[in-house]
Amino acid sequence: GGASRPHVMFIPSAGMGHLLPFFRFIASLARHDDDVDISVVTVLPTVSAAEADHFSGLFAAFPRVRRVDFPSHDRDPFIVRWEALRRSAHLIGPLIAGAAPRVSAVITDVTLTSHVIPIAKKLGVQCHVLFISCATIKKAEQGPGAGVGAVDIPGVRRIPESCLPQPLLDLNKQFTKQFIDNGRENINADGILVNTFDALEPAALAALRDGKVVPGFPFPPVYAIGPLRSVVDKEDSSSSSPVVAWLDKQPARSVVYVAFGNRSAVSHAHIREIAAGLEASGCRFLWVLKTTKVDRDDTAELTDVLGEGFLERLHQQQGQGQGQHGMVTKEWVDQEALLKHASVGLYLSHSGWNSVTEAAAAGVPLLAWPRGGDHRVNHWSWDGEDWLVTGEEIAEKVKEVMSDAAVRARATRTGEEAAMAVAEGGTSYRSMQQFVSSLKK
Ligand code: BUP
Repeated sequence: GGASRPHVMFIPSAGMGHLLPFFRFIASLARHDDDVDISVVTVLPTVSAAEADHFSGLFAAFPRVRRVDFPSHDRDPFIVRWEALRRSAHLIGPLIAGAAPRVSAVITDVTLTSHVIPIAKKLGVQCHVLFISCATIKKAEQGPGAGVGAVDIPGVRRIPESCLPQPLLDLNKQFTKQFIDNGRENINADGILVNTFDALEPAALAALRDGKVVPGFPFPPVYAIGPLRSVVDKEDSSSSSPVVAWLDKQPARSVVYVAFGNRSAVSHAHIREIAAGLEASGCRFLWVLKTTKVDRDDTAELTDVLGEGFLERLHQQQGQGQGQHGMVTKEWVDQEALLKHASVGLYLSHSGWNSVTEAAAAGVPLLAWPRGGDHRVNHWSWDGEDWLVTGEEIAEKVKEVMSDAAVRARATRTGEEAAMAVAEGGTSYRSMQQFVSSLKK
């Protein structure tokens, strides 16, 4: 009878070795007796694609087994990974000490400095920080007020609270505490390497270098060594992709490249607005679409996300060889190479710093739609407009920037400055030389 019907809740852990026996037992229980309710606690995010697949397989095979989602403390898989690293930080010392040949310098990510720098100091090893965002936010991080209210950056500008990375506004969060600790610890680094170049962020770099940022403290040497370039020179490697084949057929500077980075999930509502905006702009476009934070979770069909009409219109028009030309892809693209393609005339971007530097290097104007994190600070360093909301606004801005000769000229100039910076004798080239000689001291 109903009242006595048992309800069993399973709480499996992570790892296929733990999950498989759970799934098998759940299946066997479900087959054995219809008169037992079964729930399975599903910790999100799952660790691997295999785990996600097997969870789905179980729930598909046994629809009556309830799925109880249990978002782990932080839903963001990147933060989960960062936490795990942080908790294992004590193992880094032995790792450095045991390496052969002897380690003379370590270069750490900025999110780990408060752990790694003291360890390196203790071992008598130089410690540098490779800072992956812009120099401007590097300064914000050093400011006394990081995490509360607006941040005044002596010599650069005041950054309103609304533009600071959102997680940093909550001082109770481990991430925020850690961020502040990291910021303080940076002073003890032997050098700060920043993926930027002097012509792109002159004010921020000057202020970082002349010790204005943390009054009374000598700030470590700042090496602006960007824009960093791809690991392999890919003269012809990417020419085989369908995306490049499509770009090859478009007129010079006619395509709006649209992408919001690899870790921003764009909501369906926003996707509809972007689609409407691109269509209304009348411009050709190449849209790299991500609907989830982690690519392997992205199982959504383009038609479901975009609505059938949108893709149909796109295909019809192209079939007839007229009207608007556009391409939407969910594949990982070689963005750095695509931005250099002659057909690309504008980048509608989330303004993640890597993307900003790639656009700068390619001399492509960037229309910024900052989504979170450091984005709202990043776009100040660049031509970006303010963030946009509706399809109408997107269409308007896209048309405006695509037809703005001054913007294009400025972007071209930035591209030239970027090339000069990394060429022999350029500012970034010389910074790299100085950095290397500091290693040999
Ligand atoms: Br998506 C995608 N191909 O398909 P950002 C991204 N990238 O090469 P982040 C590809 O990933 P947040 C793709 O060129 C850039 O180098 C892209 O870094 C490359 O933003 C990188 O732009 C993305 O700094 O988001 O890290 O995705 O800024 O929010 O951390």
